[in-house]
Amino acid sequence: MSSATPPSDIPLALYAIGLGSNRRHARHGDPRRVLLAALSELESDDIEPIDVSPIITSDPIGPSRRRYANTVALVASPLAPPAMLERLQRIEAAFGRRTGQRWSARTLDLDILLWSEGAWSDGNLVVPHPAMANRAFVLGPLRAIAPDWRHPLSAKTVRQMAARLIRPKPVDRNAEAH
Ligand code: PH2
Ligand code: MG
Ligand code: MG
Repeated sequence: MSSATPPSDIPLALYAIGLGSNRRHARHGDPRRVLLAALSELESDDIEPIDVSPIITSDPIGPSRRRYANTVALVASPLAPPAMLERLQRIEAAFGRRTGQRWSARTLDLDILLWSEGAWSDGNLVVPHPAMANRAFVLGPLRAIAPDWRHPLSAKTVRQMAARLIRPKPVDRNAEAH
């Protein structure tokens, strides 16, 4: 009988990771290629890619003027959210992302969108991503791979959140007329 202990009994969780780029990388090339390179970088001993959405191009939200390439990946991992964040930040840094430049043009942005174990919040990280419900460049790709995933706080599915964003509720005429 083998005396080896099983590698781990840490339960695997699922994460939805948002990827964005609106700058070329000297070696990898245009933003689309940056995302493809980042996806292969993400795969590791403790991060298993499960699915990835088609890559879309999107108009920039915020001050940057360059268009983005965006995609969403589903990965399985035993890592807790802070360890996952650290991993993502290490990959961003390896792609030349400079810190402290919120919303400026970036070579690579990796965001934790959803975690199958629910919500997480500490001084450094909030999951689900607080802006995800307002971002078509997140919800469009996410709907392609996880339409039935429920936001743990609003209880809405990704499909519902996406529909709400794409078809906003009509203006309340009574409110308009006082
Ligand atoms: N990311 C931002 C700000 N604006 N716009 C698009 N289209 N795609 C992004 O990924 C994006 C953005 C901050 O992370
Ligand atoms: Mg980010
Ligand atoms: Mg972001």
